[in-house]
Amino acid sequence: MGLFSSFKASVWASTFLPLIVNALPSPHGNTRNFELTLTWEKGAPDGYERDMFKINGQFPGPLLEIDQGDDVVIFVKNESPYNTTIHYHGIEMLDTPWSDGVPGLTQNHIQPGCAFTYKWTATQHGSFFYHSHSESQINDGLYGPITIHPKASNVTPYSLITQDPVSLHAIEQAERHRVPMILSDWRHITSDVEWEISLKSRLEHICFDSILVNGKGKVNCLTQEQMKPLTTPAQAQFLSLVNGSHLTDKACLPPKVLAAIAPPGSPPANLGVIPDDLFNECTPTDAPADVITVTKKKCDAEKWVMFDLVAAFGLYTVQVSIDELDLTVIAVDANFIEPIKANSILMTNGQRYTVVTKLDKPKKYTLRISSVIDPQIMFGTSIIDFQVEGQEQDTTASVPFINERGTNLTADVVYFDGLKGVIPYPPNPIPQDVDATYKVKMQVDQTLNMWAFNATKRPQYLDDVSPLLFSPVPGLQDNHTITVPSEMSWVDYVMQVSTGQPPHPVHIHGRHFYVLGQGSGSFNWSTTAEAAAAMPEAFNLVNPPLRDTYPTPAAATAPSWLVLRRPSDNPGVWLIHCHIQSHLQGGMSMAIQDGTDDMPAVPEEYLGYQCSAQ
Ligand SMILES: *[C@@H]1O[C@H](CO)[C@@H](O)[C@H](O)[C@H]1NC(C)=O
Ligand SMILES: *[C@@H]1O[C@H](CO)[C@@H](O)[C@H](O)[C@H]1NC(C)=O
Ligand SMILES: *[C@@H]1O[C@H](CO)[C@@H](O)[C@H](O)[C@H]1NC(C)=O
Ligand SMILES: *[C@@H]1O[C@H](CO)[C@@H](O)[C@H](O)[C@H]1NC(C)=O
Ligand SMILES: *[C@@H]1O[C@H](CO)[C@@H](O)[C@H](O)[C@H]1NC(C)=O
Ligand SMILES: *[C@@H]1O[C@H](CO)[C@@H](O)[C@H](O)[C@H]1NC(C)=O
Ligand SMILES: [Cu+2]
Repeated sequence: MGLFSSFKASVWASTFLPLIVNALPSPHGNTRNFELTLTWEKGAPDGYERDMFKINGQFPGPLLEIDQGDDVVIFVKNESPYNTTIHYHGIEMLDTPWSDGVPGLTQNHIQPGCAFTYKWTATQHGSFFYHSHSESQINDGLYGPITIHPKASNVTPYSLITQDPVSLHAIEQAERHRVPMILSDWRHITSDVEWEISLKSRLEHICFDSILVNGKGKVNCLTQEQMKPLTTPAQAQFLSLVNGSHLTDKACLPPKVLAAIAPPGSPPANLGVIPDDLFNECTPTDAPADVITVTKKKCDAEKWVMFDLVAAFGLYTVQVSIDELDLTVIAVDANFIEPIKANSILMTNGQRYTVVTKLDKPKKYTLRISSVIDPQIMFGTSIIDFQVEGQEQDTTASVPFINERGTNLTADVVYFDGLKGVIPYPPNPIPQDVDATYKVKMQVDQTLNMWAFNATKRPQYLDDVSPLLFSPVPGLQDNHTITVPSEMSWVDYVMQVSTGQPPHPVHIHGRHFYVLGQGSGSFNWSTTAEAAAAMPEAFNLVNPPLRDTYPTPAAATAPSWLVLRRPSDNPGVWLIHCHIQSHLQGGMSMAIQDGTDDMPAVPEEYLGYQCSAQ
């Protein structure tokens, strides 16, 4: 205690009350029981009221705060009118594949009025989140943060930031009080309504209305004059395809333009079914921004804070920046790296970055999130309110590094893209040989809404069939399934993207993967070794980053590829999928059977789970 006892982040008191039901000390002191009650009710995160999910009456859901090594038990009560499941994004689920929360793969749906108990062990540490894995319920607010504090025995990268014992102690204290920041995009229509309009019109990228930080934000509207300097060359080129077109009132590419840039082979759009106000009406709101208060004492020698940035977006890729502050990235997707300093961080949906920063001047600093994708200009802000007891706050407005489009406003802004220079810490040599190479083709299957892996979409009805985990099929290789035989320990996944596609954030459940390389053009080699021999500059086979979510390169005018190397040592049935919600709902996913001979026996309570209370 002492020096840092006054450290406080008010976000815990409001948004993320750590919630421990039944906190009786167990003999081992290491079982954490949580209860999540899902409801469907009114809410107005950005000042506009709509129906949405809440968890224990709050949005986002409560923080699950856990210590590495804990056994975690999560009792989920579904009081909403929808079928659902809860997935723990980034959690490797060693020996508990039945708790991974994927309908039709690892469990049956939790039907309305029913409950389900997830049990897993916190083998990792860092920043994660839980979210619905049914349809596009993420877009209706069904998510919340998970923090796993590292065991003291972990080697941390803090000593690469500073050697000063006082600073090191301050960073360790900041870890105990790390502050989750859940970033999301938000619509005023429900995901059901959005999906129906999308199917009927054959257009995706229905406009969003706001960006939220910890479930709070507001609708920002731009005039045509304000949009002009923010319009990217790519957007200008797209607009020029349709005479007389300009960005809509919501700063979106208009439906006619979206139809004109649909990937090759898409059927004609049906624009008549799109309600006019979806793209063309922007009504600003004045809802309060999220405020994170950090209070220190004047005598505190070092004022460090640790933030967990969590990208719970349904679609957006964004730049995230805090005015005036140098952020030091210490973990990517919950894996420690050699620290890297940055002012603005690129994030795709599903990714997490843990950053530390040393606060100095008491002041209100603005956190900025700016969409960098073509379909819509969108930005959001929140406030880091840094107070030092007995010291006056600087009341001048903080100076931004980036604008509403994520573009640098000065020459010295340092960007972080999640790949360049990212080295796992401590060093962790990767195997140079793999047992198999699987090529997964990513493309559009017949219609724009039907994104696909390996030429065919995974049909939604599979969500309702008996989970594959309950009766795995040895050797099954089909359009929806990859089977990695039990004797294989490491395999490569080559994601091949055909021309005309945006980046797809690839997420794999269970074990994390190393991002070995990426490039443009067709990947016409049969193994990574062959490709790396031909173009060594495109690969890192020495110390590549370890992640659970990473995007394929954009393939606007040429095909692209991404190579991932993953251990196949955790038997189970895992999903590999694009984390853009409309792509996932459209079918852009496959199942991976990691070993079918040595699958752990599914416990009776899971195997026999049936509930249809209604
Ligand atoms: C756009 O308008 C110009 C004349 O202003 C015309 O020459 C051109 O064909 C039009 N293009 C399209 C795509 O309609
Ligand atoms: C943004 O950064 C680039 C590259 O460093 C630089 O050329 C450009 O001048 C910067 N923009 C501004 C407004 O300073
Ligand atoms: C797999 O996909 C290909 C290409 O779309 C299709 O021709 C084939 O019939 C599919 N196979 C099965 C078993 O569905
Ligand atoms: C929930 O799932 C069950 C079984 O898959 C299905 O029969 C039922 O119609 C679904 N209910 C809702 C509300 O979608
Ligand atoms: C893709 O599907 C075909 C069957 O159509 C199968 O032979 C092939 O192995 C699949 N690819 C992967 C990576 O599973
Ligand atoms: C593979 O593609 C590259 C260019 O992307 C080309 O130089 C090379 O010859 C091709 N190799 C084969 C075996 O087709
Ligand atoms: Cu995608």
